[in-house]
Amino acid sequence: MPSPKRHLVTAALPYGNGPIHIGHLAGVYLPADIYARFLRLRGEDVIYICGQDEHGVAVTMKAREEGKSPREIVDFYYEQSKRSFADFGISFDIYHRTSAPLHHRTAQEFFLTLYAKGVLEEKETEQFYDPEARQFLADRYIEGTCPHCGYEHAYGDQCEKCGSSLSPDELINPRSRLSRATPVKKKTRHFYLPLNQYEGWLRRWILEEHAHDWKPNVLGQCKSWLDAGLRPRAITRDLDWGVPVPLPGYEGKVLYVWFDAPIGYISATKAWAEAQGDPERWKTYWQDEGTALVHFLGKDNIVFHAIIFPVMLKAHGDYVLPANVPANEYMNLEGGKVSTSRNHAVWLHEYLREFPGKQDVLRYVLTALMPETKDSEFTWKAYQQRNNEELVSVLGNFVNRVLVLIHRFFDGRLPEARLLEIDQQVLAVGREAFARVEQSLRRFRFREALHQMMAVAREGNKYLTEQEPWKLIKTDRERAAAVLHTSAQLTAYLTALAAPFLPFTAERLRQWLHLDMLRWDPDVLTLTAGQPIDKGAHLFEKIGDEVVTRQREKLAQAAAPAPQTPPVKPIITFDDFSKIDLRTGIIRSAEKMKGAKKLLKLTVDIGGEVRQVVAGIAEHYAPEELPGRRVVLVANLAPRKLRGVESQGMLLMADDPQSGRLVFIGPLEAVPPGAAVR
Ligand code: B3M
Ligand code: ZN
Repeated sequence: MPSPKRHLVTAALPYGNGPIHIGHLAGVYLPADIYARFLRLRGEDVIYICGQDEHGVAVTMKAREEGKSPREIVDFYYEQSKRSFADFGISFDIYHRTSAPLHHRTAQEFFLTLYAKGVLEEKETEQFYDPEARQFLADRYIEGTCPHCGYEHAYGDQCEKCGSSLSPDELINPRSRLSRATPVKKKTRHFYLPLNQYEGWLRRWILEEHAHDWKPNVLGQCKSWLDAGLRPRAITRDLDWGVPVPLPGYEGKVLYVWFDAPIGYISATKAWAEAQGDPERWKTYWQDEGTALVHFLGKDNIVFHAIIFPVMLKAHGDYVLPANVPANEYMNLEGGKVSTSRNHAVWLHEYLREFPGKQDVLRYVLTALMPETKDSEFTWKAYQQRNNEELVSVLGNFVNRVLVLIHRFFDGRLPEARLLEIDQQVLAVGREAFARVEQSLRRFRFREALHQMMAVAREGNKYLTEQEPWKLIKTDRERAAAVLHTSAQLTAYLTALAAPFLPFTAERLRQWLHLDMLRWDPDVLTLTAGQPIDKGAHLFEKIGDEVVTRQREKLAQAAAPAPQTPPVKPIITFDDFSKIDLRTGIIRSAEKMKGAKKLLKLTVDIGGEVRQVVAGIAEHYAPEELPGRRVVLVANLAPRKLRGVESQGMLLMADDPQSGRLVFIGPLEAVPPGAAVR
């Protein structure tokens, strides 16, 4: 294949419904970043595009859970994620968002082109509808009993208990999560993308033309989709959050999130071109055959990027197709799947708070453990080991020895040197690494590339240990000079080789070595005798066992079962409720009761009278902290005797599901005792 004129690198647009965690980074943003940084160092034309995916049920669901609007949710996570990416050196040329008007326009134009070309099919089908909330229900909005395991809160697309994927038709006793009503089937019209018509083309394009340059995990998934047969796929939805379908008669319908999101790559490129002051420039990247379009993503996104989006691009006709779709598998965490809902994750913004300045350590470890061919696992022990045994002992140690010795023996100036064969050999290792690492990176083998880069540092350490310039300096100053000159030159090579992986570290090294710029070319990195070399500092520091312990404990705590709140009781009428006479009151006195560990005897002032109340709160409150507390009393409950003492009412209390504590429910503002509560 001729080498491309330019590269358009994309990373899957994260949903704007949560923070970014290490699984995201290892799977998508880090490999894409390493790739883009490498191409830039090579001096190739590359832009790295990303943005936030702000539509779809993922976002509306989160908004419902938090009692916020979808807009508030995506705005919050947009700022947070953008910040996290920047903090970790993820070098997007733009981080756009799909709620931007530019994106809406772009997606609508794309849709209208397919519509005008007669590509889309229009069909009427029956969909689940909530008659009370008066809206169609996405699968996620339907809840019911799982036919496989009997779990009562399975969703219309998946049972979170047993993991089976479901369709809403399979649920027993389906209910709407919006209103609890039983959903009914209702007719609705939608547009479909006829994937089936592209099957033959997809087979040739993916399974033949790309049989040798796409990753086996990607080819494997594509093949099983194609073998199972493709069906037309609905690309519109009955929802009010999303890109409106731009046709009369389609009010209240939006484009399916997986239709608009990949178009987000195009609109983000447009926004980038506008920011460059060259608004038409996006076209070169998307419409000129000299572009290599490369999509980085996680395995659950493969079908959308390797099958559906290419069909959209092909059907549209004006766009290049992806040259590669290097998808990763998943990275697990300490023996479990990374889970946002169970908070089993390492969040980037939290990591940075706990390990300030250690972004490169995380980048390094995540690259070393990248789930390239199969699922992998991140553990804090591995984090510690990779840091201590590789970054500290190999890379950091080599660099530090070189810089410190040049300072000690040559006043911080690179000594003049006559190189021997052995010096030339070690330099050759550094020079050859450029081609070797490059080959791995071009094949998306990031772990291998990282290893090859580190092999250069290992070689440097071995060389120093064998040559012992700290001894030579006493017997043969000229040889000591040659060895340190060679080592400094090797450090300069390492700086560029490490730059895609460890950008913060590379930048420090570049400054210490007084290199004007970094390029993926050993000739450009040649140091000159007499030039200053800074003394530097330790690049990395050891991580102790207590850090590992603390992080593990933190995960264990987060994974503690979420508090179970009891199910809501059967419906009562207003009349039922109004039979209960609730009154504000003030506790006047409280005392322990003999022989009853759990009970306290209280007197409660409810305005006109003072009631004696026996309450089962002795394990939660000490008597002396109660007098003066404002409470709510059930005033017309039939009196009953507890341990021989009459109780003339009951206090409202909440059961804290987290701690198991009983907590008083009382008026938040001062109200005189005896006021009716309704
Ligand atoms: N937001 C899915 C995901 O985060 C989706 C990717 C869109 S890429 C066009 O898994
Ligand atoms: Zn189940």
